[in-house]
Amino acid sequence: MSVPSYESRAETHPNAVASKLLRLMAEKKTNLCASLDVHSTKELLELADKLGPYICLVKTHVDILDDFTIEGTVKPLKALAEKHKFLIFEDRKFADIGNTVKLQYSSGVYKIVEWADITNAHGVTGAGIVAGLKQAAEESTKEPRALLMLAELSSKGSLAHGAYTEGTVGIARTDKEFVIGFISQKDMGGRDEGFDWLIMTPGVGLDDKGDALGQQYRSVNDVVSTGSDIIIVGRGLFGKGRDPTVEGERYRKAGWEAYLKRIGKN
Ligand code: S5P
Repeated sequence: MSVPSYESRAETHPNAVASKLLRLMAEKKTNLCASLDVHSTKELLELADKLGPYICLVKTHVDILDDFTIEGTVKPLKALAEKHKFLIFEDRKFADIGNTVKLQYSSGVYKIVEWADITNAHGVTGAGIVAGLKQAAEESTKEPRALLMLAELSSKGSLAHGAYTEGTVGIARTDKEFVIGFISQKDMGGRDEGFDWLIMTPGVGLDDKGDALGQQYRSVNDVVSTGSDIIIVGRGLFGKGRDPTVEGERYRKAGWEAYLKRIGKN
């Protein structure tokens, strides 16, 4: 079965964040998301600036930062997102009842809804999590926002498979506009029912097989051939003294070639 191009999906996607993302992926020829799990704002911004030309998305875990502030962290990160044309995905992994996640998304120190184009949630608590997060987005900002559901995980022994994964896909079906896709290891279908879910896949590494804490890495070709639209790479880009500029271009090229093969263009 042939897979549509990023450009054509950008034209028809019901969510403005997904359309913008697909469009800039096609323009910049990249499906690489940089996962920047670092301790300081300085490191975060330096990596985002170096990797900017090669990526479509920066994925953050802002609760790892020792010095997070809206002024000092978010403002300059947003400026880099403008400069290099990438979007921002806060990997918050919400996992509570609707009312609680609504508060967690919009309040506290991080105020994620105010600056992150995309965030994500586990399905464990049921469909109320989608409704709660969507309400927070509607009430807090005029900017478009998007949600990914965690359907599968990359780590060894993960419980997210089988009926759990199917149930999470069912939750995604409850909101075609706000839920743009999944964190998963493979395609989750839906196209024949009119869904155009974006599949974002972590646990990608070209040099390592995993880490000592259960992470498992697959190659770029492997994940794209099983349905990944966006590859999420962290330590493969900057860990172990790696040069992010060299690795950024290496993963961008590998991801783009795998995509062209998938859509039948090479
Ligand atoms: O299944 C998952 C889901 C996520 S979002 N496995 C993951 O590793 N992640 C995240 O992707 C994880 O929290 C981390 O931020 C990133 C992988 O980082 P790396 O350094 O192992 O590439």
